[in-house]
Amino acid sequence: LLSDAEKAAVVSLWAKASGNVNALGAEALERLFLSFPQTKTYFSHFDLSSGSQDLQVHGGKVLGAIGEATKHIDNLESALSTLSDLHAYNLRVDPGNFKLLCHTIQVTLASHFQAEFDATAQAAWDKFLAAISTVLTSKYR
Ligand code: ZNH
Repeated sequence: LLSDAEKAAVVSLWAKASGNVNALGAEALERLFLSFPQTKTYFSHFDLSSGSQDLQVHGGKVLGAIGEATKHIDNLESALSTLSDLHAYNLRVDPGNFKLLCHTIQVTLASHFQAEFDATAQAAWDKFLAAISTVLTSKYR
């Protein structure tokens, strides 16, 4: 799915991002809710104010799952199986929203890791996040 060069680009940028998952995740979510307010409906039970504890904790979970996935790029389907069940059967997030979150994650990475997030790295991350989204929405019916 991803070329060796693309996998390397994903893994090397993750090495820089992994120490800061709560803040980066919170920022990606904040960007999601500001740019695409309809996505807030899934989080009516959260405090969505900027930098809130809810955003930090949930952002950390989302980016943590993505970080875990960087260790299983060739095996995303089984690595994300539990999370796929959760999104398909419990959360029922509209699949279109995944593209929006993938976008705001990339904007967040680009703004924090400007030098590393060149066109090649972005293409790799776009492909990687799309592959994760495909798995997380694969059990919808
Ligand atoms: Zn999701 C949850 C991941 C997308 C919505 N998530 C979750 C979690 C995780 C995730 C890890 C946790 C789980 C547990 O706890 O167990 N997601 C994820 C990822 C992605 C996603 C990786 C992509 C890439 N989501 C999404 C979207 C949405 C969502 C797009 C909408 C908009 N999630 C969600 C919710 C939840 C989750 C609502 C639950 C929260 C709470 O806590 O409540």
